[in-house]
Amino acid sequence: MKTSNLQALIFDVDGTLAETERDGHRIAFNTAFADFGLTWHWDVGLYGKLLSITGGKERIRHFVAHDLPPSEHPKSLDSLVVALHAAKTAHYLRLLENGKIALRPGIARLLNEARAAGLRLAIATTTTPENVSALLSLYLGQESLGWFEAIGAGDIVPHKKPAPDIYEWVLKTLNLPAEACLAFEDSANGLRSARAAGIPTWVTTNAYTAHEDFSGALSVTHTLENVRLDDLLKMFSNI
Ligand code: XBP
Ligand code: MG
Repeated sequence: MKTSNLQALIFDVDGTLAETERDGHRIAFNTAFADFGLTWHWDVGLYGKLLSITGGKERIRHFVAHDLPPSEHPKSLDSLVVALHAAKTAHYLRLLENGKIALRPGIARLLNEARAAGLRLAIATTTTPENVSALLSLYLGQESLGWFEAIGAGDIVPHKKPAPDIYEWVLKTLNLPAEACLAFEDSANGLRSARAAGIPTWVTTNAYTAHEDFSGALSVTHTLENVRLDDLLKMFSNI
C-alpha cells in the first residue's frame, strides 16, 4: 500500500462543520425581512430550492428576480440587499450564541485527530467570515481560530461556489498542490467547487443535500461521526 501524502484537510462550513441552514441562516433571513417590514418568508421547502444559489446576498437577489413579480421588486435593491444582509448576519450570530446551531457529530474529534497527526487545516466557505469565527470559537475555543492556516470565506474571492475560486485561494495560501489536500463538503455546489480546483473531496450529506448528484466524490457518507482519520488516510493513499 502507498503511504498517504495527505498534508491538509480543507473544510466547508455550512452543512459540513455544522447544520446551519434550516434553523440558522433561514431563520436569520426571515427575521431580517421582518425587520425591514417585508412580507417575504422563506419556508423550509423554498429555502431548500434557494440553497442552489450560494451566498446570502446572491440568494436574496435571486429570490427577488425569480420569485417576486416585477411589481413587487424593491426600489434601490443594491442598498437594500446590503442592509438586509447585515441584519441577517447579526441575527445569525445571535442564534449561534443562543446555542441554536451546533457542530456536526465527529467534527471536533476529526479536527483533533488531524492536529495530532500533524495535518494542516483550512476552511473554504461561502459564508461571511464572522459566522465562521463565531462558530469555531464558540465550540472549539478562541484558540481554534489559529488551528486553521487559511480561512477562505465570503467575498474574499469574486466568484462563490460552485466556482473554484475559494479553494484556489486556500491552496495558494497553504502553498500546497490540490493533490496533497482533502476537502470536506456537504453539497453538489461545494463538491463542484473543490473538484474544479482539483481537490479530492469527501462528501458528508444532510437533509437538504442528500438527493444531490455527488459524482466525482472520493466518498459519500451521511455523517463523519464514525469516520476516523485512519480511514481517510487509507482511502487517500489508494487514489
Ligand atoms: C453556504 C452558503 C451561505 C449561507 C449564508 O454555502 O451558501 O451563503 O447559506 O451565508 P457553502 P451568508 O456551504 O457551499 O459554502 O449569508 O453569510 O452569505
Ligand atoms: Mg456547504
